[in-house]
Amino acid sequence: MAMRTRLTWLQEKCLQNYFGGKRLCLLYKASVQKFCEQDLLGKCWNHGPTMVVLNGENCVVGAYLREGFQKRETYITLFALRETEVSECLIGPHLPALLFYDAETSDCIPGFHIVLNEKKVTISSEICKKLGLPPQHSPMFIQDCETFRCEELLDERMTRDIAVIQNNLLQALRTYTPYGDLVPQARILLLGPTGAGKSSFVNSVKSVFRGSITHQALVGCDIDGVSDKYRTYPITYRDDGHPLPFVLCDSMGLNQKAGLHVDDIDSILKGHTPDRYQFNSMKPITPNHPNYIHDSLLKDTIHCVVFVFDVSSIEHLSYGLVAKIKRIRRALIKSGILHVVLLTHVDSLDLITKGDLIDICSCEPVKLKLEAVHRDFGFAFSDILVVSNYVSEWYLDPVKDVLILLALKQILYTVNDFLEDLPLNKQVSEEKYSNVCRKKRK
Ligand SMILES: Nc1nc2c(ncn2[C@@H]2O[C@H](COP(=O)(O)OP(=O)(O)OP(=O)(O)O)[C@@H](O)[C@H]2O)c(=O)[nH]1
Ligand SMILES: [Mg+2]
Repeated sequence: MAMRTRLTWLQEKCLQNYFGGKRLCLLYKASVQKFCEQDLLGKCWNHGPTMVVLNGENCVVGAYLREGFQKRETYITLFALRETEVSECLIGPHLPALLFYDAETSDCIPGFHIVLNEKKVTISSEICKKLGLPPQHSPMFIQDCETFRCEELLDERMTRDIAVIQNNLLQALRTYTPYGDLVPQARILLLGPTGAGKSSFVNSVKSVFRGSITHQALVGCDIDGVSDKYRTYPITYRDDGHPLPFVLCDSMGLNQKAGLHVDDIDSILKGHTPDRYQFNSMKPITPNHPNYIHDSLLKDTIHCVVFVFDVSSIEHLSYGLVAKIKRIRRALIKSGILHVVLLTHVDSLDLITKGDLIDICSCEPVKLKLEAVHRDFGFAFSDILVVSNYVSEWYLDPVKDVLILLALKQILYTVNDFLEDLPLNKQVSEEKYSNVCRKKRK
């Protein structure tokens, strides 16, 4: 059975971030293996950077060994963790093994030593003071002693694995075809509050497929919203110039009072709205507009709606806006249009670092946000996708790319579910239409 650390996600995260963003890999757990220093040292010898964590009643203390347990004397960083605060104190040079009291020789580090078989650690008053612990903290009785190898977040093997996943996803999305060839391109509408990151997602997808950062869609921060036109963005792969089989449709932000008009959403969904149409929050498009698309076909309509939210502000949306989004969602359900949620800005959540993007949904703060979206809007967990958009970077990052591509893949699966579920007569008539067009072109 795999051993699990006693540290909470938050405690582990604080230590990880404090000691340079390392991943903690549990090597020894005294409560499972044995409270015996020889066994512990035998298992943890020569593993490179190592952390010993002692779980007390109200506090966690420990030692960070930059070079791990080995024969040379070295400086040792002692630490104490309370809530999310880490305090440290450097001691040494000492033999790292002398962190543990040796009963045979009575050798140990005088100011700090662990008597593992007695489940206690003795800390001098001077070190207690430096760590911000009260002097009566010593001896401190411990429930556990866990020892971790501190690994680089992205080692060589993981970098290679990510590159493979990234290439497989790029390949899968390049060769994607909408269900039954019913439409040449999947049309995906991005809807969401002002500033949620809709246009940034367009730029992120474009950047990933182009192979370099692009800022084609205008992004920014404005309380009244930045995007005021309906824009449809085809995506091309690198330099080959061929459009990929999907189009991202960017819209004006939703707002409690102003913003995108609900009637305009209906027109976009039905394919009546032309590219570059200038929205007016007060006056939705009508059939009298000179560029209104009257005889829209399945290929002009929206095949999947993506509700985009800034993850850090999901709980602060006004009551009126939440009610508006729920109304839009109910209308989509009624007309059979499938939709998913895309959470952006995960990188700006507290304590989240770049390394967390590898497995972002397992991070505690992100899990809480997923629950909030599920609870407040009723979206299924499997329909909630998470990305970190490219906003101020100069270069692409394979880990971000993978998140963006995974989200896009899920969106395209949803498009296919929608197309497959269309009433047969609609499919057949569209098929006939595209055959006629094809013949005409020939
Ligand atoms: N840190 C971070 N910032 C983001 C992310 N996505 C978007 N932003 C920032 O959020 C702000 C708004 O982004 P936009 O893409 O313009 O948002 P929008 O939904 O298109 O906004 P409107 O067009 O006004 O409705 C910009 O300053 C972006 O740089 C993200 O994933 N992480
Ligand atoms: Mg925008």
